[in-house]
Amino acid sequence: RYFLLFLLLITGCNEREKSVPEKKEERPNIIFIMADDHALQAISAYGHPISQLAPTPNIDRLAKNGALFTHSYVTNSICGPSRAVILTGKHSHLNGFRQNGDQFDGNQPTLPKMLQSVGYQTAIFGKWHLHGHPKGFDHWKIIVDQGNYYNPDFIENGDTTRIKGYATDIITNDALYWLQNERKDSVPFFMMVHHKAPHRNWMPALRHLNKYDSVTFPLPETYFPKLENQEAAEAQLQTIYEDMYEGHDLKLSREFGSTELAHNPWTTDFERMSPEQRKIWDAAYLPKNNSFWEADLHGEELAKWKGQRYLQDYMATIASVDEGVGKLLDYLEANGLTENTLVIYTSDQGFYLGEKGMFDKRFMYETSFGTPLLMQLRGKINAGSKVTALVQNLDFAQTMLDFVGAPELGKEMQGKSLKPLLNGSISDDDFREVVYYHYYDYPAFHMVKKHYGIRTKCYKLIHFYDDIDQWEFYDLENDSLELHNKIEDPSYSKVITQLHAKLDSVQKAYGVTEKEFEKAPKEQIQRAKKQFR
Ligand code: SGN
Ligand code: CA
Repeated sequence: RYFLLFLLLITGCNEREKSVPEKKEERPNIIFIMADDHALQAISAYGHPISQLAPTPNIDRLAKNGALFTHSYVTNSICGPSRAVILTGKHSHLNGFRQNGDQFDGNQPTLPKMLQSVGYQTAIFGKWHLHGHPKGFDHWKIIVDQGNYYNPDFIENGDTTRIKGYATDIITNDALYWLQNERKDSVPFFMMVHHKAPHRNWMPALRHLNKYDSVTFPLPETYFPKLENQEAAEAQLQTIYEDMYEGHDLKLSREFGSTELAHNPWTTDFERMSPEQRKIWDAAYLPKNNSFWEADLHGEELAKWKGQRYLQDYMATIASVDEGVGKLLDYLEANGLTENTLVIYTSDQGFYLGEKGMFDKRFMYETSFGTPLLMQLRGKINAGSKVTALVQNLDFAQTMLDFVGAPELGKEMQGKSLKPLLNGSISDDDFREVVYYHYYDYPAFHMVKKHYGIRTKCYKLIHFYDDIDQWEFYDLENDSLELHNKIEDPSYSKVITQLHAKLDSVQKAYGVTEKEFEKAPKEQIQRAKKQFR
């Protein structure tokens, strides 16, 4: 009897709940913040050996109040292509932007256009790098091409203007101004904030020029790598101690006592500083450059010094990005918007901070293939959660469409919404078995060869092609640093055969055709080898 009564009570209770009209859920605003070349090792929340020295208390707030993705990858580790994937939710071969220098077809369906179609107010500030003007944004103000750190040129409504100041701060201020003055209260908004920093040549803001002077960073254990059976890694031109320009990249002077820069082939970055800015810059670098000359370093010591100078500038450049994130989060708090704004922080790809001796990106190795990803939405994303599923920038558009309640708009896209991972309706291991990668930008800067491949939870298979034909296979559980290419090891032959089959089926599923494996003309490669050396 009591059991029946209990049943009646709970069903009755449910009935009552159902009869209450459901509160119409408000659609969240979205702030999508993307830095350029921000390595996840340089975010404290990621907990890498170098992370504790990263100036990221505000980005860390996102990890504390939301989710941190530990296995987030790009589909093509280079700027323009990554941005095109994020806008379209399609791999490079379908969105048509395979390498920097391609022209983005702005007439294709994109996330901002879709969000506009469901009533969102949209805006983008900062780096675009897809050539042509942004479409699908009610307001846009972008830096020209790669942009410059000091006194950069911006394009707004078709007009190009040089703006005095520091790129990261200008972009943050533009975003804040828009939120404050141009954002409509009546509709939800979608705002993309794309920083130029911390892209090469890592010029920190004036207030951060001495931030890391007395810090010694732990250089990665692979800083002087012994490469075996990794021809593409041997052929690259992005080794810190071989390929960085002493003036442009390392801000080194010509000689003791001088403020004139050593090798600096692109004068535009320093020439556009005002005399006042340059004076502060020189006052900061002169003493440290003088100490360098006094130390008279050679060989490994010199190579290590270059790694330190690189990391000092790189980390100091991130400091202003992080301050900008802090300002946006504070704005949301102060205006009661935190509860209903999805905040995403990511980078257009990962970046080398000395791993295998390198800077830059491009490779399908973990360091440049992996990219930071953090998301916050109070009440919807558990604070302090970690997602280990294999996810990609290919998934971002569908994730946002899902959060705004319009998943059907992404039906032509190739990713998957990450929302089920964030509300626990799918386990990390069940989300996805493989991620697919294809890099095309060869011959080009840094001469990283064309390659494609897949990664599963435990393994990675890569094929480098064009003027090379080498397969690489890594057992990631036993060789997380990817130092041992085991493609010839008979004990893995079964696994490798399975991976080949998986690669074929993934390529088929994504609509990859023979056309994607075209080779560059030999003469072009010869010319580039000289040009980029
Ligand atoms: C510039 C950089 C390269 C970098 C590319 C692509 N040189 O050419 O080091 O790989 O951009 O970067 S620089 O000294 O002129 O900055 S990307 O992020 O735009 O893809
Ligand atoms: Ca980039």
